[in-house]
Amino acid sequence: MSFFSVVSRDKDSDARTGKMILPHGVVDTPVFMPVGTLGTVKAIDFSDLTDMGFNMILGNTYHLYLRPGMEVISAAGGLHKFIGWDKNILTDSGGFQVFSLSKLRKITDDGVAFRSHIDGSSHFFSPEEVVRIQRILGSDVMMQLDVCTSPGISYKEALEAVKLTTSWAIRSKKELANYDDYTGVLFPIIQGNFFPELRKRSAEELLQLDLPGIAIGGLSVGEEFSVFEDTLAYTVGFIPQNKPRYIMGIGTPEYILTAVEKGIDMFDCVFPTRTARNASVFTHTGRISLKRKEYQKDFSPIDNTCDCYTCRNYSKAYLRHLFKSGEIMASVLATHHNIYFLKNLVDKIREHITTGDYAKFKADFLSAYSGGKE
Ligand code: PRF
Ligand code: ZN
Repeated sequence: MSFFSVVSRDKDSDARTGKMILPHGVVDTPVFMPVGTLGTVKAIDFSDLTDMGFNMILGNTYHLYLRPGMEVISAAGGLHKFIGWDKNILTDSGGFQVFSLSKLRKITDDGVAFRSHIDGSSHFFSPEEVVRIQRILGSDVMMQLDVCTSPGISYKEALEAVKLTTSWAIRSKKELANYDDYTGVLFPIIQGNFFPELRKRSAEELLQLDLPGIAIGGLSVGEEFSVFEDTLAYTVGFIPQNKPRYIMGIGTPEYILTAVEKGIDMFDCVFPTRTARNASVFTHTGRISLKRKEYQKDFSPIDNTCDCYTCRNYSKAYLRHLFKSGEIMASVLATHHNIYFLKNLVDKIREHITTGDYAKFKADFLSAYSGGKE
């Protein structure tokens, strides 16, 4: 059996369903991976994720390396054992987190020096070191150290980031070849900012390495939706059908539905969990804020078409009261709903690709969804 196989293809778009065979179980794609930065998906228990049917989450090398540190995780026997999750884990490399969180970072050809956002201590990530860390974590999918750039930078800066990312991917692959006990896979990350020829160059150089899958980075970083959509479609065009394509850091229904249409198989985002803790929840008619006054005596569920635990048992009025009172259960119940909502959406996406009416499903979903208010 090959690592990844396409199971069905949509006739009207590039959407497809597939199966990915990983050390901790087979993953049906398209797949949404909840984000468990520090080894916990915030405000939801692993047993709930399992009951909902998730078998893959994301963890962050940058955070776990800084706290609790590799000595603790290594002594625990790896990340799966340490956190009590026996299904798949993809770990991000720290490339993006070093850029967004740490202070005083300095990039050289060799890697990136940075200061911890926790205590200001100095650290250095080379592509080799990041592979070694993720091997100790025991990641089912490890990501290369990359250089992610913001919209609006010069061509010259974007070119430098692409060159470094390619050279770091080559070095990561070489480092990984030293460990024949490792059963997971390494994905490189396409960069290139919003310059088509750099996206092409990055994709072609990384595909030469013939790694089992490939990620698209540097998107959904503040650009307009149409720019996201065009850059994504253009970039995916270089990737052969037999590799899973992972777009890093997207997680709203609009972005997911569009990414899948362009042929994306995997995605992750803190959005559903982070916004839930801030009282913002998905409904089939759009997102709503549970803090609104109009819900004070609204004894109906968040979404009357949702059959999650929260919607089966609690009203918007009660959830509003919990949020207003700063109760921990507010976050727990809202997170449960948002994660369930996305799981259900992605399950339906797979179903409709299989039955051949994905375009209609997407159009119908979005026409109801954009009628919502926040
Ligand atoms: N690189 C890495 N992680 C990421 C990104 C990236 O470009 C993004 C961009 N959306 C999110 N997470 N390594
Ligand atoms: Zn619900």
